[in-house]
Amino acid sequence: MLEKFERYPLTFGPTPIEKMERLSAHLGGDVKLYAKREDCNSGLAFGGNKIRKLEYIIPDAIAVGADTLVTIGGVQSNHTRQVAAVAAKIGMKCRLVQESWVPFQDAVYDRVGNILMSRVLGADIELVDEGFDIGIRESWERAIADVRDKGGVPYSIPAGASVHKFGGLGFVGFAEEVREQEAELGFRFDYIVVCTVTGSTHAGMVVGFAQDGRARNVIGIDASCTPEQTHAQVLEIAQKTAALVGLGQDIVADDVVLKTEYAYPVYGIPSAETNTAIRLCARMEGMMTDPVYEGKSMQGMIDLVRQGFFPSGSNVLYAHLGGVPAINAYSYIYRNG
Ligand code: 5PA
Repeated sequence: MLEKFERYPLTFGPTPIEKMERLSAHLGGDVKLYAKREDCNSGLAFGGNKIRKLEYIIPDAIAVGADTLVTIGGVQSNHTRQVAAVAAKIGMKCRLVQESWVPFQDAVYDRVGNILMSRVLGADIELVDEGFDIGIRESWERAIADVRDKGGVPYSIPAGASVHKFGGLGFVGFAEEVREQEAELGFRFDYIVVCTVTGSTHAGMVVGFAQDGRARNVIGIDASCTPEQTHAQVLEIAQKTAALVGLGQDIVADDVVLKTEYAYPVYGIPSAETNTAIRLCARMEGMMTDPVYEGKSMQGMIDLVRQGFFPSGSNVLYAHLGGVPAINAYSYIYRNG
């Protein structure tokens, strides 16, 4: 579905799929868990899910003659770190607006992890004291105008590269890649588990898997804690992406499956159950997840297995979208492991 779109390669290639043997057995062995490692997808500052999206956005930035990528996220945003790395790689400047999306106090919250790397990568960072919102932000619009006023040519990338006209394409590609890997593996995944916040990862998957009738087998685990807004945004991106790629079928609200019970207490703060899931996955598989995103989708997947949501014998694919650098900003929680 993506042949007509230009792609700027930023990833290593198809991401590996590995079996989570010990975690599957620990949970009873009836459901077979696998992980597709988007967290290992690129050498660009630890990679992650935004790199796949940016492969379809960067050609447009180059085509319009931009010299500065401008984007937005929370203080520990993974997205802004990945945009900073991509800007460096392609020789552009990077302007980041980082807002106080997470009500978390840690002495070095704004010094370590993602934001540390974004600074080292040379991004121009503005810290803004505004709360969480996945929509279009005034602070971001001001930054774009400021770059322009100073003689630069800004290219604007919204939060999570989501409500961008090409934001959903990368994860349409993910679904196509999974289909090729399934042909080699000799079986099909019954479910795909994905963490959802700004929405284009989930939306791209919905479109990509709709092609073989699996849109509703993509199980989004909300980590935004504003699930109505997130569901609406996933649906809108999926519908626009479906039209863009010429899917040839309608995407409706029920195609966007979003589990809302794991995002508590709020965006960016892990619950005790999230931390238990992070530790279990780490100790069973040696696979790290983070307290903001993947820890919550890991918690959701483990709970759904325990609840019997996945029929016995199901093959479940956990999309590991990256994000581990942020754990450094939560050091006190994990001081004893
Ligand atoms: C993020 C997002 P979407 O925003 O595409 O729904 O992806 C959710 C997600 N996992 C899942 C990880 C590791 C993520 O980083 N991160 C945002 C960020 O600013 O980093 C966009 C919110």
